[in-house]
Amino acid sequence: MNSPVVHQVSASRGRLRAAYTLMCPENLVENALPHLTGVIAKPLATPRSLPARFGEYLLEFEAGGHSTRPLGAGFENFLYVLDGTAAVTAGTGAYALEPGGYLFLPEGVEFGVEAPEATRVLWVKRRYDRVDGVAPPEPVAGHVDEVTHHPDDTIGGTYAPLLPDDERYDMAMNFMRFDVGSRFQMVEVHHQEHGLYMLEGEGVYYLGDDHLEVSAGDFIYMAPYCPQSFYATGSTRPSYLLYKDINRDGF
Ligand code: UGY
Ligand code: MN
Repeated sequence: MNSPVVHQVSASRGRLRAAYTLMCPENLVENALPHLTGVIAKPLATPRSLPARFGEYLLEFEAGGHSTRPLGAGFENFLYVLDGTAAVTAGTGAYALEPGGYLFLPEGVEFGVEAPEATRVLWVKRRYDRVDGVAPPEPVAGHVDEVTHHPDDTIGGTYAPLLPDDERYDMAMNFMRFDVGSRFQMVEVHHQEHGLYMLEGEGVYYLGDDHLEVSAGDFIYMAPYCPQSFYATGSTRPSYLLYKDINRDGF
């Protein structure tokens, strides 16, 4: 006898819990954003998700997709190319970003973007947390292969800050890569929040009371104080891109 075909549309790894969300590729809904044409936007985190104070979006450009006027006014903005090519203009600069290429623009520097081929970009934006006596941050352009990857035994791999870690910057974007079979040596609980985009491989994320299987393409929002720890599974080295608010007192 043939087995019945089961279509369990409600079977999904996506979760909303008190201190985190997990969104998987099959959960993501197509949106349009103003002043972007030929671009599907998939919001991953916004101030509508738990207490998030930042926005993170997966932008899927068709060939020729582009902005129709400058974007990012009133925010600091970070772009990271997952695949394809993004031609970005900002202030007096022009940047051709390849996969792994990124650009940070401080508040006050708007940008235009165009993709000559099918391209996927992560866009992070937040309001700059200005502090009296602290100079504003500078633009930063780079590539993940050209920054220093620091070994870190507490996470079982390497972390690479893509932005300078000094008090002008109120956000970090860290590229983290894990050894096969490694795990965090502690469960972190901290006052900062995270936006985590899995770039490669797979693992198990411990979040609060849950252990969740995660893999490339998944996104996790972690609220402040969410207990967190990662175990690398699978046969390749997992990596993720991690947003974190830094260098501020939390008020
Ligand atoms: O920097 C961090 O907070 C980082 N170790 N957290 C994480 O990967 N969940
Ligand atoms: Mn953390």
